[in-house]
Amino acid sequence: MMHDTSFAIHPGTKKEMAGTNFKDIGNLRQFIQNGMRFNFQCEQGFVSVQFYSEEIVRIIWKQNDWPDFKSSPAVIYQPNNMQVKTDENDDFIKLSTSLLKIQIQKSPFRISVMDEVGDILIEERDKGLGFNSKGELVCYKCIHPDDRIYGLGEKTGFLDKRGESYTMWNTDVYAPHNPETDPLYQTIPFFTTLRNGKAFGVFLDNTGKTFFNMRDKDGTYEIRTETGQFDYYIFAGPTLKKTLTQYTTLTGTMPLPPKWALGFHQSRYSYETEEEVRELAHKFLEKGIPLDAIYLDIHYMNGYRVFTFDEERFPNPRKLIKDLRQQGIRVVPIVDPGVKEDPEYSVYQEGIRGDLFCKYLEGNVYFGDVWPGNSAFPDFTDEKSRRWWADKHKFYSDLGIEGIWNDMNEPAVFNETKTMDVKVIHENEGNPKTHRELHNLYGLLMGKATFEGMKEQLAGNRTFLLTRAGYAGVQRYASVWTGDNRSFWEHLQLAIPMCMNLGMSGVAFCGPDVGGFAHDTNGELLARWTQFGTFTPYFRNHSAIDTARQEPWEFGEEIEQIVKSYIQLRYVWLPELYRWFKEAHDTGVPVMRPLVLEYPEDKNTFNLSDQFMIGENVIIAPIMTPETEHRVVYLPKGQWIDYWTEQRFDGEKHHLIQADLKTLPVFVKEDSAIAQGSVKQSTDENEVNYQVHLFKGNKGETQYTLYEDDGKSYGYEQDELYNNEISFVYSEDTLDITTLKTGLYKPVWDTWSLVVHGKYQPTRIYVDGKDFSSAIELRDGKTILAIPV
Ligand code: MIG
Repeated sequence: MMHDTSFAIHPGTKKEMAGTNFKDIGNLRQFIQNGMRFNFQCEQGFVSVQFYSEEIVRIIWKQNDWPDFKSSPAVIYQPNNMQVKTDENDDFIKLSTSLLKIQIQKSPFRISVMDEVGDILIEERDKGLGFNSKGELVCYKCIHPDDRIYGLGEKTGFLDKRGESYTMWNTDVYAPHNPETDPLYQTIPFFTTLRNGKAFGVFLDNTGKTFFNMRDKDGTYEIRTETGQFDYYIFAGPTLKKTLTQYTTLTGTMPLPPKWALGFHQSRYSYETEEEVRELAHKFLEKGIPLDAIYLDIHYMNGYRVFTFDEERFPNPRKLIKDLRQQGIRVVPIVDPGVKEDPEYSVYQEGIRGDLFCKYLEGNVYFGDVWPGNSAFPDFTDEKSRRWWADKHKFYSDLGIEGIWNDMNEPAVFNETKTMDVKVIHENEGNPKTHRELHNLYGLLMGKATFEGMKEQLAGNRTFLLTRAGYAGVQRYASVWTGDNRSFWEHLQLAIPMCMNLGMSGVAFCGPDVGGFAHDTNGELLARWTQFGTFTPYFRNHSAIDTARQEPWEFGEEIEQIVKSYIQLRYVWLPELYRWFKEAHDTGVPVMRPLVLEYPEDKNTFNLSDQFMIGENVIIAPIMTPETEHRVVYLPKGQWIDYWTEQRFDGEKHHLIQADLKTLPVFVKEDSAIAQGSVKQSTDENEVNYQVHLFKGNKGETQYTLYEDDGKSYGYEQDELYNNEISFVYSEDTLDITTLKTGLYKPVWDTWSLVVHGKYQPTRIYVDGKDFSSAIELRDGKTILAIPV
């Protein structure tokens, strides 16, 4: 009622202050060690501690009973057996592994956590664990004056999440996203603190509504849970990268996507007919604009019934998919969770007969209004429903479809609360809980069912899943796009820190709708946004019904050429991006990185929200305001080379960089190397010119890891990969290259080309001791050499 007017701030509507009526957990009464579990009974509740590894510890606090050690499906890692040293005196109990020390103060009960050298990571002073009059579990921890906070999933605002408060509750927000729009579609209750160059992480595994108030209040921040126990993990760090590796050890890393998922994707709500889709594909081919996938939004279905095609609009989907496939283009259909209530629709019948939908305690099925009208929702918390949903995807895979797009899986429902009735019961593998307790799991588990089903059906070929909603661990199944943004310059700006923090939350494969979803885009915005999209891990142009069309050619010749050249550039950079995808798969460290990840000692990077890195040595600084042909770029320690002009810049300085509409500022660090490929119509085309560009500086040496695999199977898990640790050592006129190759895969190319930059023209080049000097070529003043794989 009248929330959009000043009435919203009527003096009579003042809310109760959060955190009032706080009751402390009190003093320790009893300490009981039970194998690897350390249990503490306090005056007002129970706490258990268990080490998962030398560098990961789990702490659970529950008010009325001993904690339950069953984890949410986010966690896939089992505790190791290890030596935990215990020490007790009158005031303290100490538990320690080689890398973490927990110190429990008995009266009142307070927990401190220290790293291997005794530096304090987590500290509770005046207040620690407790609860409030709403029955929420509350936890206060000290925040230091220069602590920086990264992660927390998909949030608006700047890179450093300190100083704001956040709610975790997956929500479909169509209203324009702004700095106080919270929550959005994803819940990832994990953050890393950076303190004096050292980092550590905290993950709160709670699938209900939780609150992170990262404002400094009397030297503390506050976390609250509405339901369930207060179950959290601490990761020892001590670097940002190690913290990410520890977090993704617990929750998993991204499998390598099929290469086609890294190409350019075109979408629209909606391409409504087979004809329209064919014309679209034709136009991309005719214009020579690369394309790997076209998306089918909700209009492809018969009355929005999932697992159907509308026979009038799409009379022959099998042929359409096959024909497009021959042109190197995949079709990705949208799949929403709502199943239309229709007694003549087999999917609905199966769901009812098989007892697969979410129900109330009383036994009646929950119905909500979504696109198909009144709909039932599969209970993805139950293995039986997931199995069914997974198998249903044969409908798509049999038609030749290899990728799926999950939307509305918060779940979104068209009602006041925007979601399912929180009283609905989820089966939860025999441990029934309400939707209120499990809400944030819905998208993750829909993703799990979809990914695992498709993976099985594609028999060894990699599948691709795009999801809007998710929870911690979502990276194991899906790529994440950031939902319904708008064609605003501000939303281009907002996407950078949002995607960087998704990366800092374990989600390496993410990106926004390029061009903006709602609102009308314009040519200039599309050009600038496409430049940015070229370097986001996920790259899709998508827009809403009734908005200006935004396919690459919609804004005249000049814009088309710019957009085309950047989509082409994506394919040139694909080998380099792919190498960092592999790294993200191995370590959890994201592809798209905030500069602070590489330069955690440099305060200029701590909240740098308008530029980012690809891997370790490349900086991208998009232009994000209209009619702007310059911007300030911060270059950290080292010497930097303009990718386009090869002009050199000093690090640890801000530079004013010129960038006309055709130019996206890109910088490569001296003494590093990057891989480049050739322009292709789609990733279906084999690489014909795999290059490694060496940017020589004064260091005298460079290391580069060249990574390649077949891009489509899971063979890389069985060492079917090509990994080449290349080292370049250069002196005045001699370049010495040594390679260290591992893996069983042989790339489709027999040689890769070394391209030497930096006005360096060695006369002798040795590869693993063999003299290649006679094969050196000079092109445009650059030394080029073909080197066998
Ligand atoms: O609220 O399927 O975020 O990408 O095009 C509309 C139609 C539902 C929301 C998604 C958007 C998609 C749209 N969907």
